[in-house]
Amino acid sequence: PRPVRLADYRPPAYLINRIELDFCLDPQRTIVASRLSVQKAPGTPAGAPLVLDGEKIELLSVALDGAPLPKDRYALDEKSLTLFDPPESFALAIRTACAPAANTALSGLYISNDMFCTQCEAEGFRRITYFLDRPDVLAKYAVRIEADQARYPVLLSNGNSVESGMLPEGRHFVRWEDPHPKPSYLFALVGGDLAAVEDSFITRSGRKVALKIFVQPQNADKCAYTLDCLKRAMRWDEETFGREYDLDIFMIVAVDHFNFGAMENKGLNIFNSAYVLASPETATDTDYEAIESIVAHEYFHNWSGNRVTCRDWFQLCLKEGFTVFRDQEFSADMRSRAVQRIKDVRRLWSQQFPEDAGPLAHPPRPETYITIDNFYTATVYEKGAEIVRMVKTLLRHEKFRSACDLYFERHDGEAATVEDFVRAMEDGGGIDLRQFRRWYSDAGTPRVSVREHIAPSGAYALELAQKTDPTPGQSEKPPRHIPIAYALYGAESGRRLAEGVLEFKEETGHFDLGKFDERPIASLLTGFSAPVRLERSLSLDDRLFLAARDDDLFNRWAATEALWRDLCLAFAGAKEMESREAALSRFEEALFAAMGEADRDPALAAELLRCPSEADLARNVEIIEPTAIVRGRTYVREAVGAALKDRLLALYERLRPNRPFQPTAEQAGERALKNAALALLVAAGETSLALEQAKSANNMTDEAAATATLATSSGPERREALDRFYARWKADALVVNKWLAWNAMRPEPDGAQGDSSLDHVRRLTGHEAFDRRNPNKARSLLGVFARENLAGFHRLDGAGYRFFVDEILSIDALNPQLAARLIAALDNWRRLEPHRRAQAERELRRLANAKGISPNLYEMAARLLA
Ligand code: HT7
Ligand code: ZN
Repeated sequence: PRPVRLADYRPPAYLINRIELDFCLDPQRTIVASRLSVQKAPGTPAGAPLVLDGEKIELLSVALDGAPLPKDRYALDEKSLTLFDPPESFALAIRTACAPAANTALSGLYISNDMFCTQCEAEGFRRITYFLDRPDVLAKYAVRIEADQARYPVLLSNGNSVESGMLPEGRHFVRWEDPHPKPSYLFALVGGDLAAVEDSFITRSGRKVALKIFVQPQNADKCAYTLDCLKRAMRWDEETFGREYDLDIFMIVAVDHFNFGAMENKGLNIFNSAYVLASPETATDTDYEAIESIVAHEYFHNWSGNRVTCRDWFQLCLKEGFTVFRDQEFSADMRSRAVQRIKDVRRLWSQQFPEDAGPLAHPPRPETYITIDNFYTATVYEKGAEIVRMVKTLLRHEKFRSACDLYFERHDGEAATVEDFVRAMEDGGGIDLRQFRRWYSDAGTPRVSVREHIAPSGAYALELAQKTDPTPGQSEKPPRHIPIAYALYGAESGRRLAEGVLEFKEETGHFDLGKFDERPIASLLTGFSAPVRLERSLSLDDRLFLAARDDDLFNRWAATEALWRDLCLAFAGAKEMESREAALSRFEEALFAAMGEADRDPALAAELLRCPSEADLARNVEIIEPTAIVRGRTYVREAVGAALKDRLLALYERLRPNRPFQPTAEQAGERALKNAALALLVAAGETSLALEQAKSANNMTDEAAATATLATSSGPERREALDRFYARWKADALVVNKWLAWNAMRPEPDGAQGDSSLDHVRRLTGHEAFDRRNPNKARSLLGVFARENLAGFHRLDGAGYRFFVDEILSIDALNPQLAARLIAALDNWRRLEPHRRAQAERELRRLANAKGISPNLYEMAARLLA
């Protein structure tokens, strides 16, 4: 396949300002009639060919200005329909057929549980009809949908419904018109037997907007929270960014088969049902939190993505990075800001940092791709959001808001670029971001090393040095503009002595921070002010000081997390640590003290008690020795659990009473703390507590937490807990996905006794609960196994890799996007110890050479092996 390059971008040769679409829905053969108003773009030579994108559709007819087009006036191939010598301005009528029921790729028009739905981002619209399927062609859409009335009573598309009626033979139709010009990736259509849960919202200018959530009828009682999130997001965007909704109706539809979390189609968001449906019995606090942030994310796209869209797919982080930043800020305002920041950074560290350090590293604004679907990555989303956050830090709050206003006003109704965004930030904020632009163009995470100087006079200075390792295709890494927020504390008094933001722009920098009477202890990168790796050697005393006393709660957590990590790695033999046993007992005391915070901020206390996962630890070593990491982590958790047992038990008992469940941040924090205490108690052998909780819980958060801890323990209760859970929930597919994920995390048996986790997972691929066609299920079982089960997946004999690659090949034949995303789990293969590394490489090469694999998977395999 030929790569697409940013440098080759050319504006479209033709514009399409209006499209009328007529769908005759049938699962086997849907007929799509389209009428396009086409105009030659200024600057295009007369008679230049018009090349329309189209894929996996059958062309039935094509007519120009009402007359069938002779065969010699057009050419057709697998990917396009080319018209030769078209006039300057004309109407083009095209009829095509597609097969939604056979569309297992879930891109274009497909069927999920007898419901028609579409997914057009990034390039799915071309699987529906021939079109200029690129984000810089904005057209007004008028859509007519016709279907069997009894089977598909609800027919939806973007905008406002303008007409509906019955037709002969039990069929009916609905017409929709969207007044806002939009790119084809924002088109959506839904047809099915759906229940609507309704509400309304009055905008700040007094317009009434109808809100409707469409779900399968049996799920109608699980939408209240989603509706509440939507209303809060709408109000927040008015208050925080001055953005008002712009149609009379906003719809969300839940589907079970979906390649992603959700999709921001104009006025008709389509969601993975996992991010819509929630009830206390079936959804955990984490599920509620995810729903809140995804509902907000998709809604915020209405401005950052839809009103101002992207010129081309290289600009993806323009809409995604900015929108993630907006949803993170929303969640921070709805919940604890500090805990939100901790969770966001945890995600960045676990997903984006490894991506940036491995073979899949790419800039937030890539310069080349084979399949754009492979670039919906943590770098585009999460690092994209960090870049916007740094801009805000550099501009300060008020100027950032006015710069955002300027951006939206300047580019409303346009397809913009990252450059347009940065220019609006510069013009609105009155600063120079020339060097800062490197964050968009350069891949890799800068490493910032720190040396401290204290002069006999008490003058304190920091020496900083930055370095970014080469990444694929980029060997030179000039220095970046890095905002480093800091605070200094007096080692004796604990008082805050100074604080500020350093703008670090050179390879090395010297910063005088003042003269002090007592030794300062520096808290650096407060609030994680830049996505860099800080390299600093601090004494255990100073680390414990920051873990206990830093006013910046993010850094207080970061100091604690780093101690957890270093101790696990020290006991795994993967890191040097002086007197590790003594360090462990001092850490236990510090955690004991941190639990004193439990009353003030239980959610924060829960984060402090959480030991990094096996996968987190593996990311922090140069050579991965899976079994040693599992051993080190088990030892430390067991030791901490045992040392703090009485305190943990007291805490657990205090938080145990089952209050009537409310999905509030406050209650969620208390449950998180109780369950963090439970996890450590189970690590120390108190398994019966967990089984009791699993049986008596009145909500899914507590039931899931208890079952999950048992599922990842080696105790005899594991089997009982998992069997019980499945028997209770087997009719609820979303709940069963949790069960699949816990099974994928099953520890390896001690000694030669029992099934290996690989055998267990392999057996589950034939279980009634598993289905390769459903991305949620594939991710829960196979994705979790490969990413989270260190010892089970990375077996010495390479059988884990063999199994995984076989599964990926089967999935690729059904759904290339899903297969390509799953294989990214192997992005750490070069860091495995030599024996495992050789096995993983052999399997990746087998994958890359397999006959008939999709371009999506081929691109990923080639990048992983490059
Ligand atoms: N903008 C949406 C991206 C998306 C997507 C991308 C590739 C394949 C399937 C997809 N479904 C949705 C989601 C978002 O960021 O809001
Ligand atoms: Zn998005």
